[in-house]
Amino acid sequence: MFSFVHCADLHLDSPLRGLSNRPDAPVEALRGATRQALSNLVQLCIDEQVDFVVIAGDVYDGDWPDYSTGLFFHSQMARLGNHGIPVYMLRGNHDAASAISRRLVLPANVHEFSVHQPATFTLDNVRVALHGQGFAERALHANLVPGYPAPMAGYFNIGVLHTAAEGQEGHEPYAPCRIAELVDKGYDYWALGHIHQRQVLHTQPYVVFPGNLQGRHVHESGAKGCTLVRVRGRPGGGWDVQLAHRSVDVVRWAWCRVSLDGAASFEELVARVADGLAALAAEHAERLLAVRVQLTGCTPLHGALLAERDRTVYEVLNAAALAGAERVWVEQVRVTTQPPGQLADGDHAAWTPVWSAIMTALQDAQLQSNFMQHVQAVERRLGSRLAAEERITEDGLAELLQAAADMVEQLLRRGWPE
Ligand SMILES: [Mn+2]
Repeated sequence: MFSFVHCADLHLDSPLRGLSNRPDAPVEALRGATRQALSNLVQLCIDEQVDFVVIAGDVYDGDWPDYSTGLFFHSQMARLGNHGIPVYMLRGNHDAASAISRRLVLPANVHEFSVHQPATFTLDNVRVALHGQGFAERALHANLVPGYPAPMAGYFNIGVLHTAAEGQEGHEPYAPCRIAELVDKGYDYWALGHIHQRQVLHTQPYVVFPGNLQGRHVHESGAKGCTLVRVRGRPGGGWDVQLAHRSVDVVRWAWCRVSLDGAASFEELVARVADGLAALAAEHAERLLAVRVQLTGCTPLHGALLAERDRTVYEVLNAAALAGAERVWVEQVRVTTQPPGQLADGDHAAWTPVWSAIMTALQDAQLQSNFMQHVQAVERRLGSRLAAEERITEDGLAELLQAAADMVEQLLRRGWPE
């Protein structure tokens, strides 16, 4: 039995975006977040006594502003070395050999894959072989997989690769490859990097993007961290592989959507937003939350929310203070409410067929399944610009349809002539 941590996309000292123009921004926490996340990762590896660590590219965000970025990475790798934990890493597009002009000799426990050809490292004590090749140039459009060596018999084979895989909007399509060809390679685990959203592309063998260590803006929301992998050899051959996602992020990005349906006063707004933020804070315990608050729903406050932008923000900040301001920081307030209104007869005629269509869709599983295929095609194209919680699941679709039916019913009832 052995274990390892697979991580990628550390983007050390990358700035966290969309934060600068507010005096209440927790500047220090935000500035140090990518470093603290790496330090948390190293502590996790030490606590879990893992046998080794794999870093699948993009340790750095680009050329270092000065040596301190590289020295910090060096110090964290040395901490692992002091605990006898080796590290296997390669370069991605952001830290391609051509992109990083400064050099540091890393501690002896750190093994870097060549950027010129695929190479193999073995750990003979745990019978592990790691195969990989780094990026020489930032824009690598070739598929590296065909060059990777055949699996070593009697070893647990890990392929390490920085790749866009089959492509995702919002991520440069570098070192593309098909999931099927990764599977066909005959390795036991593919440790990928580059896509910042955690994804398990395949399970036997596992093909995994662990996601980045620390979200950097509101479109990288939710828990961020690494994948802890435990492997046990089966008697008679084969491996049992277990994955666990471990969060190491310091600042967590989140959306808080608050319905102001029917809310008639700013006091009511404060109460509802505070409830929403308190629920988020409870869900993401122990972390600083950077939250984008979105106000929705039909409310008589609609006009005031738009006309008095400063007051709207101030009232939301008041709600954040009630919810625990030292942990909840409001990054931005979005107003997408609607004014309450009466329906004219013509509107009523227009909305009735909409209501019938939704009711039909609610009953029709085939139609829902066809619809999901279209939604997923659009979501694939949007890629990482769409946050995890913005994606529609099959369960979510039924909920959405029900919510739409309720909304239209409400409209129809209000518009019905007395
Ligand atoms: Mn990358």
